[in-house]
Amino acid sequence: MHAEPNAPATTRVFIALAPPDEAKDELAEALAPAYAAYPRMRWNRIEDWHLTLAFLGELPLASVPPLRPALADLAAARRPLELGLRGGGQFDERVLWTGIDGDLDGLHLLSDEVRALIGECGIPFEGRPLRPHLTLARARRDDPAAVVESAAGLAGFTGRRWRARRLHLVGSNFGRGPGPIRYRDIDSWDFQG
Ligand code: 2AM
Repeated sequence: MHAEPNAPATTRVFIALAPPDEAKDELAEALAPAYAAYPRMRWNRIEDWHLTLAFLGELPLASVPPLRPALADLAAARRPLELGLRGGGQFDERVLWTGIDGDLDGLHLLSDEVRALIGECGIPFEGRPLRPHLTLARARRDDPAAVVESAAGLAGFTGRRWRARRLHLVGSNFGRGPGPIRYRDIDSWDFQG
């Protein structure tokens, strides 16, 4: 066996939860006016929607395998979290997101545990503090109103509660370059029960 000539020696990795389709469908419906009004925003693909617990950045490929049993054990020891999607907001007039509702204490605890485990696997981790959100789109620099108005349009949105049943280890160096960033599960594990 030999490596593919263009295979990257690093991969961009994060650990995340994902809402089920029913919760995503509701939010997509609430976003319909914004999709129609702001087609120039860079909208994330619905199948890529996720809630990041820890962003590890660009890692050597060899750093990934030790994470897998550690994350598997963590997922097996934790119960699914009950969460919801609610409202909208923006970072820096560029990033549009929907907020997270529900068991936020459990979410912070899970994120802390995931982050500790990354360190235990020997991966230096200097993440930003968790600000629970699910990113929906990025506005172009010349169009900050798009993100501010889209966020305002989500103010009254309260999605159903759902259970985050799986922990996902995601790679994101697919389709790098001018096109949209593509995410792909490297692996995922059911929480207990
Ligand atoms: P975002 O949802 O706020 O955009 C993949 O890029 C995931 O990792 C995204 O969910 C993104 O957060 C998060 N992410 C990207 N760059 C990051 C960084 N430098 N620090 C923390 N999280 C980051």
